[in-house]
Amino acid sequence: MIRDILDKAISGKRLSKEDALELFRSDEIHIIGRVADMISTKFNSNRVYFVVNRHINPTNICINRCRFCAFSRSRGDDGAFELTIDEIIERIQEAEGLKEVHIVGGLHPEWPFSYYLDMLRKIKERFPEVHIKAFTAVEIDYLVRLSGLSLTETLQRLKEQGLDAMPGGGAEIFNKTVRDRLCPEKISGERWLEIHRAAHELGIKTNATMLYGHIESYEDRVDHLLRLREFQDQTGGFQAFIPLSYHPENTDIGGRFPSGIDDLKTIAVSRLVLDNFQHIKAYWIMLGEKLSQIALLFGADDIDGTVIEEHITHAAGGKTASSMEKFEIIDIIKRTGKVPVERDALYNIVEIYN
Ligand code: V47
Ligand code: SF4
Repeated sequence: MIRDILDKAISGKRLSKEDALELFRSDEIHIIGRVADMISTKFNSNRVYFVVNRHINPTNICINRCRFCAFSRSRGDDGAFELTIDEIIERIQEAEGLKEVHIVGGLHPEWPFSYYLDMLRKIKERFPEVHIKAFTAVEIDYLVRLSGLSLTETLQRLKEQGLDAMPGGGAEIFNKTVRDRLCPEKISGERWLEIHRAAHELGIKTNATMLYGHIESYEDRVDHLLRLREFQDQTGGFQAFIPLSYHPENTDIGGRFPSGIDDLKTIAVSRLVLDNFQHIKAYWIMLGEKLSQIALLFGADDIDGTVIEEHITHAAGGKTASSMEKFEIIDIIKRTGKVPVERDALYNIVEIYN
């Protein structure tokens, strides 16, 4: 019974694999969402976090060809781009009041490790007050190969040059069968976790994601969430979990957008299952402004940020704007009855907007 499972969550007991599956299979999203909101309130009171940030994709040229990715290109393809470090600095300079720069890109076939170190160093020199959240575990694995150093040494070098935190991309779905069909060239789920473990051991906070709504089953989602929960028990280094709503356009696997119901249910079940994650993020770029507002009443306590420029979602049919002004984010949050809290990349509070 759904109600028994929700009572279990309310009394602080950990949900089992079967509980999580039953929640995903249920149509009772109102009550699941209501309880997820109660649990969210236990974690974060009535606060909703956001960050004044800017996304930078240094390149979309990528040696991998993930079948859900409409963003990547091969060298010489139409629409392939690569930014110089000066162009990256220029983009950051244009943004006002920035607290975080979020940097992810393709696995470029020719750039050396020194490009990435120089990028971090020069950004930090110019903008010491801005946190750098950069490079998914997939990119870090690639940088390990480029640097010829160990994983820990590679991360240490990046940290020394200014890496403050890592984003959660590249997790997709851990299950090997699904992963082999989605992104055969990508690092395994085990390697993704190994890289996050090494980061956590060095004190680098990271996020975790799950790409849902393509070819995976509810069992695969639950397996993914439980692996993250078990891992977080061990390291405690994840800051936020972000369910990523699949966008099908211009991709090899195609298919449909997940329904709004699935989006809300996935946020709510994630909040209930991940009882050791402080934050669940409703990424407005993928959910849309209005659905992410509702997600804030379904267990999410973070809406990401101003973003400014976005390519990954929009290449795959994203319908939102790429940028939202700070005042608009504050308004969206306020109209849920919650309190907007501006944060930096490490969840330090910048300002509370009562
Ligand atoms: O790793 C790629 C995903 C990720 C598609 O940590 C797609 O704060 C949907 O990880 N449909 C990058 N998703 C985005 C990401 C992220 C975004 C915002 C905040 C944070 C954070 C992390 O986007 C990729 C991949 O998993 N992705 N293609 C697609 N067609
Ligand atoms: Fe490359 Fe990342 Fe796109 Fe995969 S998801 S093709 S690794 S840019």
